[in-house]
Amino acid sequence: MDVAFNPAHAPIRAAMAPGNKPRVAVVMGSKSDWDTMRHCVEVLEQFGIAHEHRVVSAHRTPQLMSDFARDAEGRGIKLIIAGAGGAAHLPGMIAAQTTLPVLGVPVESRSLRGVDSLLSIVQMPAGIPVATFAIGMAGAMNAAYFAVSMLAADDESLGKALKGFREKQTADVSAMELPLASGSGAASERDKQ
Ligand code: RP5
Repeated sequence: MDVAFNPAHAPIRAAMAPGNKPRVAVVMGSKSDWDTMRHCVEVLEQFGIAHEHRVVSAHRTPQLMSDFARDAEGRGIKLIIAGAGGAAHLPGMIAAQTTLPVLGVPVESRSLRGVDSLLSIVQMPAGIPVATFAIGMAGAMNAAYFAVSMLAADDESLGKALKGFREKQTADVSAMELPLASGSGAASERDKQ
């Protein structure tokens, strides 16, 4: 039997050179969010952004969430990416306790395919914003790309790296070739009807 995962004991994973303090914190409500949120962390790693990632749960570890939100700015964090699923209160409750930008990623839930997560994150009251991204992997990756854009405002080399990424992406898509349709040249079944 698996040993239960206890978020309170989850280590803070930090990817950084010694002395290089994390600029981005990636948090998620459960280990079960990692399959989605790892795509976010991978993009940050591709751009060499010092970051940390850990489990913080709004409902199961509320005190840890408060401590994390209140301490983040003092630790040098510039923005927070928070992923959660279902009744996804983590991004909003972190945003309520810090003025750092909070980027919310709705994780796809088992019962409602992430629509519950999306609505829980996006429908914030005026005055406490959470920048909300798409459900699932695309949202997790775009939150990281958005973080790169924000940090690039004060970081010329990061801006160059982001432009390079976009140029390569454009080139890759421009070079995409589709296979010939099977039975090419012959009338399709639909055409014959
Ligand atoms: C949320 O509940 C988490 O963000 C996760 O998406 C969801 C389910 O959590 P587990 O029951 O898989 O731990 O708090």
